[in-house]
Amino acid sequence: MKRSALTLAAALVASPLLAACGSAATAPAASGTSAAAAPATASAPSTMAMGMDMSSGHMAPGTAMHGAMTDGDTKTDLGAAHKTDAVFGDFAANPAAPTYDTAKVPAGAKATVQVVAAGGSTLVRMEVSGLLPSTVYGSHAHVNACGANGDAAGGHFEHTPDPKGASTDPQFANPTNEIWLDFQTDAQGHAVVWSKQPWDFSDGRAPKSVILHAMKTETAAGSAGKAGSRLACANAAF
Ligand SMILES: [Cu+2]
Repeated sequence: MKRSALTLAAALVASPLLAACGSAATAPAASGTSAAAAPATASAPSTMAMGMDMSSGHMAPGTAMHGAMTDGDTKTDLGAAHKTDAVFGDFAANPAAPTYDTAKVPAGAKATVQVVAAGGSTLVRMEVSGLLPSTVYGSHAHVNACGANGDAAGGHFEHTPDPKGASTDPQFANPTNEIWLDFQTDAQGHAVVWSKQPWDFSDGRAPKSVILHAMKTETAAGSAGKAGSRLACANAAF
């Protein structure tokens, strides 16, 4: 699982198409990945034209952005991906990343969301910091942008939408049809989580935000996808 996700990341990051999505200052030539690993015909992610934060401040200067990933790179930045750096705060002053529960998602807590979607696969990486130590949070990609309260973000993004809407049916509300990013923080309130899907956003639909929830996501029929209250939201470029 982990290995295949990294292989995907290496292949996608090595793609010339996605390299074009990254900083113009970064030369895509020096890739350690063999040419065979790059998808021959990657389709353009539908979200390519969306506004996105291309800041690479998360990476140390000089860090290779297109090199092959190894097992030692599980916590490394995805490089030339759609990248959003969110700093949580009060909605009025910070509408792109509001916290609704400052006890569990303190103002100043951060989330960086990176998305590589192409060629029929999607890899999402989220890194969080400034949260409560050793605590489990639920998290998913949601269909709408963040708003004044947690409900504004709407339901979970589903590749195949449940025709009944607001799904708690495990056939639709599952981590393959949705993007689940549950995590447990370490003693410093930091975590890195990955999610991989066997589809991309080439049908023109994509999530607009990531919600942090109070509980691990449920999977049973009738409650699948529920994860407790909505603690915070971050608009993210998918
Ligand atoms: Cu959610």
